Amino acid sequence: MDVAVELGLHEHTGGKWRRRFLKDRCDGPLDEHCTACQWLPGTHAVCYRLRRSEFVGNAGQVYNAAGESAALNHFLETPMRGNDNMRTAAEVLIDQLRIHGVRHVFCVPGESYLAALDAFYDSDLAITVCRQEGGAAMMAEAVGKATGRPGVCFVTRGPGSTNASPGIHIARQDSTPLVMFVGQVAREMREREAFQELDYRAVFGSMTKWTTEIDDPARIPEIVSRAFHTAANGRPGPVVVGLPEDMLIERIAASDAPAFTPIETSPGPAEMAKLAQLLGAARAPILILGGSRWSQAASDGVARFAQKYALPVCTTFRRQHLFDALHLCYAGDLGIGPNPKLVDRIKGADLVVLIGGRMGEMPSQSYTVFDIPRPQMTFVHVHPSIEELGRVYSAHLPIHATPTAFTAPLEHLKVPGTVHGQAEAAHADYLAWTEKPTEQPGAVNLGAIMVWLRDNLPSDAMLCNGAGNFAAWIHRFFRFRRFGQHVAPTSGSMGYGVPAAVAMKRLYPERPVVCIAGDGDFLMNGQEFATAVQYGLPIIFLIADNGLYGTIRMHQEREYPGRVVASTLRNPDFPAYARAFGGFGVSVERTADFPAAFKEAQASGDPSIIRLAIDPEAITPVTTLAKIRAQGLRR
Ligand SMILES: Cc1ncc(C[n+]2csc(CCOP(=O)(O)OP(=O)(O)O)c2C)c(N)n1
Ligand SMILES: [Mg+2]
Repeated sequence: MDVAVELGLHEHTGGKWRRRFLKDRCDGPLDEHCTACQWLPGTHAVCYRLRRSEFVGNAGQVYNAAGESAALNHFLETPMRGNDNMRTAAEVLIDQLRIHGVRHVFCVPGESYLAALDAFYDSDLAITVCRQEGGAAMMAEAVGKATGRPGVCFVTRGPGSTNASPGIHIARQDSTPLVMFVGQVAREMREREAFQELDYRAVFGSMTKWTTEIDDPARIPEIVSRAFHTAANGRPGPVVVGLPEDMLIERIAASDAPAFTPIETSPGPAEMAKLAQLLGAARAPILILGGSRWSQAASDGVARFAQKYALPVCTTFRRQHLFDALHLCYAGDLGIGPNPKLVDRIKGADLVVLIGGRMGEMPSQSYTVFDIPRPQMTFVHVHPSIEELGRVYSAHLPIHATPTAFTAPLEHLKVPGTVHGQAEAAHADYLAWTEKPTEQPGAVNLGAIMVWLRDNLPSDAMLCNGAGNFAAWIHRFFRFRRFGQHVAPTSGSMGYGVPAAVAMKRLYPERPVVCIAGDGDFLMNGQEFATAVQYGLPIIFLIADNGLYGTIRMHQEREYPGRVVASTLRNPDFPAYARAFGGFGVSVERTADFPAAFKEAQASGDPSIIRLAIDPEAITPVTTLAKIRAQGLRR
């Protein structure tokens, strides 16, 4: 294995100590200070020998030749010290991020955290500067969703923080780890309503797992460590940390925190034995997968277990990536407009095992499928947060465990007797429901485009979207094959797809990233198309342009037929929009023209918009606006 050396060089220039990273080879003894570079003229250099094959994810860890994780801390704990052994608070803060494995930071700059921006200057973190804080926070949320480790954003005080709030809300509802750092007025000015001052604890208190402010720079390592643990452990969620601007520039001597690792909570043997007994006694069991804290290994573990006992497996709203759609046990998703046969199957089940999810409004079909608090069928609820167990549904068997830790002992779980799994029939129902696009009014059939994408995109492709009726075709016709393939808000927040796609392409440049957006959805964060251009990210954005806030129009026609208010859109020329930003743009007017347009977009190598001319009548995969209005009028 290639053994490389990283030199952390601390240089005194411009009146400041700066850190530079140099890459070189070194024959010095392993894991010890190198004698080759002690003092260089005008510099203070510290060289550490690292065994380095690759950085894994954003974990900031190195792996040695045996594949063991060797903590990078001996390097990372070498802070940017002057010869007075001091760092600015901002430098301590950025060092903590690196220690906790952060590789990407999303931000809109602000004068309230200039010192932190300056500390980025010397770090090797990848910075993505965004056009609006909502975009930055959603990008960080998408990173948290895809990696299971906190995504990080920096925003300015007051308006910067309120602009970021949709990303905080998504992280909350979607159980995603996120840490947002926000500038704050100087400590001595607080409570005077100084320029852009906000009380973050009051503003974000009900949306976050924890909101705090750092008053004492010496406590930065402690507070950042807690922020990462809080965001990622149990049921993950957002944490907001306020940074008074005068605090950031203090010089301090502080010891760094150790790297954080998410904590797995394992089920006990008694619970697993009870689970085996319940499965053995069931006539019609079904598994439902949802929530966060999953991994490919956990998904594979469920797949093997389900196959052994022919258990049908379904997923909750926008968690389809948790199970391979073509696995013999896959039964479909419990989202908006689910397969009625799946809903019937769940209602007819005598044992439901929910793993990881909360069973919110969407999967419970507006809380109609399961009795509250005690479901009518035997209910097993596996969740990483003790607070969620018993919160709405009182399970017959609650299991406090993360999905990843829960699935490990499934391998050896012996279920007594014959298990009456009906996976084959359930999977056949799923395939029949999703096989062929439904007939639609208009010349562009979104279902047919989803089928083309599922047949032509490689299995590592990622799909990102926000909210709107257009997403119904993704859920129904795209078949997700791999963990992490779908990045979309279970919270139903419009404007998510564009920033999520930017974040995914920053994180995984080698993977194809496709964003599917409605015309309304796209323009809620369409400014981040500029970010895609700025960083040269060849994402393909499909815009389902029906000239409507279609979802709302659908509800209007149902509830107030014919009374159309505030749901019609006059749109820009989307391909010209792409070109004006420096990307590629094309309009598709017929389904048959889509493959060529997609290939043209790919060949351009630029961020691309493919505008799809969708007939406003094609409001869902199964009905039209005219039919909904007619039904509304009959009522
Ligand atoms: C941030 C936000 N604002 C408003 C809504 C309410 N809402 C849900 S769907 C929708 C319309 C979506 O329009 P579009 O993206 O064009 O998709 P379509 O339904 O037309 O396919 C609206 C306004 C929302 N979910 N999120
Ligand atoms: Mg629309």
